[in-house]
Amino acid sequence: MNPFNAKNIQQNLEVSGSVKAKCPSNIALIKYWGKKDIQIPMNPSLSFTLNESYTETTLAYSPKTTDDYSVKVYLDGELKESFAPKIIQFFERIAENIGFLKNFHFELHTHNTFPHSSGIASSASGLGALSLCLVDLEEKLGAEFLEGEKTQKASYLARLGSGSACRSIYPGITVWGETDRVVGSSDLFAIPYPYQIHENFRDYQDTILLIDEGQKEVSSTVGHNLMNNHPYAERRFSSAEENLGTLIPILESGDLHEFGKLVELEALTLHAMMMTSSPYFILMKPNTLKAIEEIWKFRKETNLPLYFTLDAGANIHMLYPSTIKTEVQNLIENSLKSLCHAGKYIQDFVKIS
Ligand code: 2P0
Repeated sequence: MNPFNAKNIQQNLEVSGSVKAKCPSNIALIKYWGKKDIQIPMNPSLSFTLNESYTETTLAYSPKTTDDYSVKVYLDGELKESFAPKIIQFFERIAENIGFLKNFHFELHTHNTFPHSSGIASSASGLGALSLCLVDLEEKLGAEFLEGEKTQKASYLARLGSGSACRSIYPGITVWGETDRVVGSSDLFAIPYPYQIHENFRDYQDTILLIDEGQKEVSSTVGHNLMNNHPYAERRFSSAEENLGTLIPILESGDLHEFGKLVELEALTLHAMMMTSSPYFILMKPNTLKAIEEIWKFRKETNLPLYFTLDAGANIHMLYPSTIKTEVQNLIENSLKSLCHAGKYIQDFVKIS
């Protein structure tokens, strides 16, 4: 039996109540870009799960008898009618995995610690938090889980909502996508990174420069589709896997310059894919390039391991060890803040013990 299928529920479903969960966003170092049905990645990806940027969700449920999905979504207390269709689409996708979705009317109260349209994907943390709520509720209603199975199921469900969300379920470093290079890896859910991580990565910093606060220019659906029939797609899928293979000994040795070079290469490759697709897109803004030049200049002058990565957008994630926080803070104040929209940036980090 598929362990992710709907579990037997012993309890009477004529009950009301609520469950609550919290899930952070994540930043990919090895990027997921390109997928096939349903939500199967074309290459493995690896990410840092963040700490300060998260979604908190309370899922309230009350019994109903109609044969349909019923959900209302509130963001910071405000009803968001436009969010319900996406959640219902998610419910339809996970109908065989969670058996009680039509038995209840759901009210989802959600709050993000990061600003809306800050360029931090709320789909990863939002669908992660909702998936954690659903497995919690399944357990509360009488389903039984083996050790670790509940979290793995949450990651499986989150993937069906939004690919990158499956990585947010675990803290620290996570891997999603089946590859011989990572034992236990799967296309169906993410796993905690199983190998040794050097202490140089302890509390690794991610400062997100909010270069552009607007809506994403290219939705992830459109973006992933661009990899279908892309002339360089096959080479890209294998280079992502090769880069993951290169990263594993770097994470063990703690060579922060080798780490940074690989991470920048991955980010620029992702953008190169979008610049060479049909239609093509440039997702960086002039200030993205200016900030990159400042980061490279800083590195040349100080030889300190400050590197960047990018999501599918204009904002910059600056990655660096906590030991150089003061120097980076000076750089932000002197050269980078003025490149950010309204001078805004977000300070985050990945908890690696
Ligand atoms: C990633 N991104 O690995 C890559 C890098 C953006 C750039 O995954 O269609 O929102 O929901 O599965 O996860 C963004 O895509 O896409 C993404 P869907 P998702 O983080």
